[in-house]
Amino acid sequence: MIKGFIFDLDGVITDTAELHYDAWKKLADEMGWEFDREVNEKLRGISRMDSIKVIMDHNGVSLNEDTIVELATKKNDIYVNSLDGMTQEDYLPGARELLTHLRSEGFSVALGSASKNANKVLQQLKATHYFDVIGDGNSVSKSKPAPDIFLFASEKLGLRPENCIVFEDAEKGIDAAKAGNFHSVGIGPEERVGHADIRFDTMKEATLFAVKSHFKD
Ligand code: B16
Ligand code: MG
Repeated sequence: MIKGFIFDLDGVITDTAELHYDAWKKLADEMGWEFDREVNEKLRGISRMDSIKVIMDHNGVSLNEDTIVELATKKNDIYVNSLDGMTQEDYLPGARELLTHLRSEGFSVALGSASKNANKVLQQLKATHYFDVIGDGNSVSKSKPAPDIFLFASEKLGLRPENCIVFEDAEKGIDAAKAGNFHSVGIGPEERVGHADIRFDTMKEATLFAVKSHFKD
């Protein structure tokens, strides 16, 4: 029986990918590194430190750990500043409606994001009240595809993984949900999240009715 819903943030509730892209691009330009949307796509759902390593690998660059942390912090400062412009208008279509519906139906709801800035994003969206539990990049040390963030969320909700549905837009996010024994809803194209239990192109199609009819007991 489904009792809880666990949502990824970027790509499910809102689209911060574009802001992440702009911040990485600014850093890459400063460093003389190549960075484009194809490389950016590989950063979907993975942690900040994993992201900078993907960009460095792409450029055949190796640096000591302190310098890598310094550069990742620089990118984060740019990204966090850009979040100031985010408002309640920045939900992905359908996301706020689903969260509202889940609240009125009495389901338990958690966030399971890789981002260490998730609280700030939720504040900008005025979305914090939709969540009983907030799991973010500070909650666990092993990031997706490890299931840890979703296990953290379900444990805090007091629910077993088999009673929860994870919403994810990233390939590694669906891998993480499966590794933790959660039901999964993929948001995005077949080639990215086709391995989820059920997939929708966008959050607009992922209504409570559509999701519930797939996972009915
Ligand atoms: P931060 P999600 C992820 O968010 C983003 O998709 C990914 O691109 C980013 O690197 C990661 O958060 C870490 O974000 O630098 O803010 O800690 O999809 O897990 O909500
Ligand atoms: Mg995501």
